Amino acid sequence: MTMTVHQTAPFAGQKPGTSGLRKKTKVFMQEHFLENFIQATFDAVGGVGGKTLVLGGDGRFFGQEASQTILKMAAANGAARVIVGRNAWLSTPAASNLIRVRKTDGGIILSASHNPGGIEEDFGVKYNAENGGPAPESITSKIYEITETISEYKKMDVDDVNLDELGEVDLGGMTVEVIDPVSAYADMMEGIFDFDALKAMFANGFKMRMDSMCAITGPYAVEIFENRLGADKGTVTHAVPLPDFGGMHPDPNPTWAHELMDELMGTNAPAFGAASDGDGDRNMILGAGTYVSPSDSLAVIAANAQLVPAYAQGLKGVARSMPTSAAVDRVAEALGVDCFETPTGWKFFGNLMDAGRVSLCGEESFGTGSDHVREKDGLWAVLMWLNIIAKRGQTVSEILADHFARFGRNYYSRHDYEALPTEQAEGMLADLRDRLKELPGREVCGLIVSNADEFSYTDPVDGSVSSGQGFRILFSGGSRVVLRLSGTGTEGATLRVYLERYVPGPDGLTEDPQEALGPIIAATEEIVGITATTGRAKPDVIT
Ligand code: VG1
Ligand code: CO
Repeated sequence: MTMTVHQTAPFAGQKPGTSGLRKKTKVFMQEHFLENFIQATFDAVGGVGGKTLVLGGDGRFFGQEASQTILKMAAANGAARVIVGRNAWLSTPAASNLIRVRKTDGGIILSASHNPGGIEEDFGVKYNAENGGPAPESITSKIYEITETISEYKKMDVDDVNLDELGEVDLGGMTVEVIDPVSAYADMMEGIFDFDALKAMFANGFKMRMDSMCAITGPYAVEIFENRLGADKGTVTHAVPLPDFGGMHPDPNPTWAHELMDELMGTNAPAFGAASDGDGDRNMILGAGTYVSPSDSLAVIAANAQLVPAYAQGLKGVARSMPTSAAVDRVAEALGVDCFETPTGWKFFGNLMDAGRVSLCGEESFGTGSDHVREKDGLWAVLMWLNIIAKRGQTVSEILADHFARFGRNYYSRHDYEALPTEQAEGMLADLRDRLKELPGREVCGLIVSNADEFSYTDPVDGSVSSGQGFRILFSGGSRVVLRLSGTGTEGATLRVYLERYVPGPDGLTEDPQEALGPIIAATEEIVGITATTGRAKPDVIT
């Protein structure tokens, strides 16, 4: 068995974005591309000699091949052991859990999350640190620097490992341990939730639909809901992970999870519906005839967490990303716990959880999670809702109505303009930056601008500063719009526009957030000129 040092030119400037490195699959498939990035990652963490890593992904196209490459590179770089899910499968939260319970030095997750998969679609690589969470900016910047100059990488010249069979094999002195991707995760869920109450609820005829969108949560959801909790067989649909997600766009929102939406909004809808994304860290929650916006979901979970065994002692604190609505802030205030506002992306929650300052975190982008792992966790969020429903004995729409009556309602929507010419999108925001100072005090479409700034975050635990994290325009009365460019796209620039309006108490207002947000949408066009600049009459995706 020999190890080769491959001479290579750098694919310079590979900078992990909001959640790892994402590119078109064909970019990753170029000779030496994946290898350069993996070697840069190994070097950025001080080498992997003697270390143990976790490896797995969401089952998308190129995941198996990439896993074989990474195993051979880990062996050549002197790693002691790699724990890999069968078929190279691991959901993102399951990988985070394994890194923690097996006390490994870190892990590599192969996924482009909610982006479509296939040879013409997207692939991604994410490095997680020993706390189980996404690598912090200090590591991702180092990876980036190394990709600028890398000139060689190490790889074993050996046959592929059989990843279909559980057990341990030797690969050039390194142990490859192939494990069942589901069991440790399902066991963890049993330790968090009241499985007896949930079993009783299903035994009493409770019906739900889980749409795994041909992505990674299928096997996990079948094991947890159907096998362990006794939900009807067939409760989980699109339950087999496929390399191209069966042509689906595995993004759990009303646009892409339209089959689930149709079922839950139709006649004979089950009481509860949920979907998750490619790598299993996102979730969408529905009740019969009811859509729960992710920001409201976070607030409801915070307000009811004590009904769930693992959180019976109360929450240490909560955190949300800046563009997420302030609905959870009101709950935190009522509970008397801290509420932190972080930049977009789960990596910013890790320090707060490690320091014991928060138990619960969430993002408007269908991400919710807690300190049980260091990633957002789609099935965990589904189980939180189920546990809350079981304990309260109410429907999703009753729980929401009670919540709004008690805390008021933050109408919320995100408008995405995808694949804009990068220069145009960046130019539009640069122009906004130049005009920010002039905005306060101006009246626009009947709204008064009370403040406008660009969000910069100082980590309360380690003092690190992340600037340029999105533009905020606040209007008097508690409405606001936030604008930022996506850090996960693979084509041009995606502009995200986050709209929010607070209404205290039951309001008699429309149920339609787009209508409630109408004045803010109009004011945003007046101030930023999105349609005027891009020529796009409307957003590509509204959530
Ligand atoms: C998006 C979301 C962000 C999320 C990130 C990763 O990032 O807005 O909230 O953390 O995706 O989620 P961006 O930069 O495109 O807005 V996942 O499920 O793709 O790991
Ligand atoms: Co994801």
